[in-house]
Amino acid sequence: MDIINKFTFVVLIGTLFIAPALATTTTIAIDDVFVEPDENAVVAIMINNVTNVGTADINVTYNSSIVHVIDVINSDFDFIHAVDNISAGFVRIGVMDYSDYGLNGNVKLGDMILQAVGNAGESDTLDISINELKKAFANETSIPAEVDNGIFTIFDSPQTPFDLLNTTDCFRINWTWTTGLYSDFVEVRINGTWKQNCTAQYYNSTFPAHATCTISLRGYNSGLNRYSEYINQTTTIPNHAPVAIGQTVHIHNNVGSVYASSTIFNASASHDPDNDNISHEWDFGDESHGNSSLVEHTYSSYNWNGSGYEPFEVSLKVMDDFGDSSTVNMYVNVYIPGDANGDGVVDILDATITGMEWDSKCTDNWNDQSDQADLNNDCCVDILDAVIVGTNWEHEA
Ligand SMILES: [Ca+2]
Ligand SMILES: [Ca+2]
Ligand SMILES: [Ca+2]
Ligand SMILES: [Ca+2]
Repeated sequence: MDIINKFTFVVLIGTLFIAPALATTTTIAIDDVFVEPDENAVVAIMINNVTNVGTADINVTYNSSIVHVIDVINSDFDFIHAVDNISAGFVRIGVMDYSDYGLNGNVKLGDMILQAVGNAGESDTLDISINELKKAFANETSIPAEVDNGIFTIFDSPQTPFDLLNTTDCFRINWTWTTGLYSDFVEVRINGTWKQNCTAQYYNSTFPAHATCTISLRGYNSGLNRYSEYINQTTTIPNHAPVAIGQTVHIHNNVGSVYASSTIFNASASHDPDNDNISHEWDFGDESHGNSSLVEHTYSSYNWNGSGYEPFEVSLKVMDDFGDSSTVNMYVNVYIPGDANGDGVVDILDATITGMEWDSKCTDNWNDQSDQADLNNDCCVDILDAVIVGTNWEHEA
C-alpha cells in the first residue's frame, strides 16, 4: 500500500468503528436554564441514547447560594427517589425500572424543580456525576455514559417600555418611548402585526388620513428569551380644518341691475390638508349667498354713507366632511353704474380713467385701475365701458 492508500484505509476503518460509537454514546444531560431572580424553573434530566437501562443513581451538585433544587419528579422509570441536601449543595437521585428489558432511547430520569436564590448575573453549573447506570438484566451490566452538565443563569426580566408618546400630522404618526431596563430591544407591533425590533426609541409610520391604530411595545431580553408586558396606545389621526382661499379680480364693481356688471368669486385654491371633500359657502355681504367653488354674483345695491361708499364684506367658509371649517373675508367695492373712481359721481374723471385703461384685459396689463375702468366687469376696457360712463353722465350716488 502506498501512503495515500494507507491513509484511506485508516480513515475507512476509523469511520466504521468510531461513527457508530458516536451515534450511540449514552449521555446524561441537563439543559441550560435561564430564570429571573426568585423564579422557579423545571428542567429535565435526560438519559439519551440508552439501551435496556434498568437503574440509575446520580448526583447533581449545585451552588446553593445561587440555586436550590426543590424536588425531582416525573420520571420515566417506575420508581424515583431523590435525597436533596441543599446546605451541602447536591441532590442524589435514584431511579429503577421494573420491566424485564428496561427502557430505551431518550429516557427522562426526572424533572428537576429549581429555584433561583442568587442575584441577576449569577450563574452556576448543574454538575452531574454518575454513581451507577446499569442495564435491567440480572447481571447488572454497567452502561458507559458521558455527562452534559446544565448551566443555571439568573437574568433580570425585561421591563415594559414607558413614556410612550406620539405626534401626528395628516398622514403620519411618530411615536417615542423610553426602553425599560434589561431589554435588548423593543418589539413594535401595529394593530397586532409585528413591524420591527427597535433599538432606537422611536417608530414612525404613514397612514391614511383619520386612521386609528394601536401600537404595542414590549421589551425583549435575549438572555432569558423573554418579553416584558405590552404597553399599548391607540391613536386616531385628528382631522385638520380645510384652508379657505377666496379670490376675485373684481375688487371694483358697479351696480349691475341696469348695466350688467357681475363679480366672479373663485374659491378653487381652497383645499383640505387631509384631502377631504370640501363644501363652500359664500356670503356676498348683501344678504345673498352662493355655494360653489366658482360663483358669479351681481350686486344690485351699494352703500353710500354721504361722503363715500362703504365696501361689502364678502366671506368664504369652506367645510370638510368632518364638520371642521375655516373662513376668510375680503372686501369689494360697489359703485353706481359709470362711477369708475368711486367718488360718487359720473363725470370726466371716470371717462379719463376709461381712456387711460383702454384695451386693458384681465389676462394682460390688469391692475387696480383697469378694474375701476372695466365698468361692466367683462375683463376688457372698451367701448362698452365708455358707453356706460356716457349713459350715466352726471349721475350721483
Ligand atoms: Ca380635514
Ligand atoms: Ca366718478
Ligand atoms: Ca370693475
Ligand atoms: Ca368692460
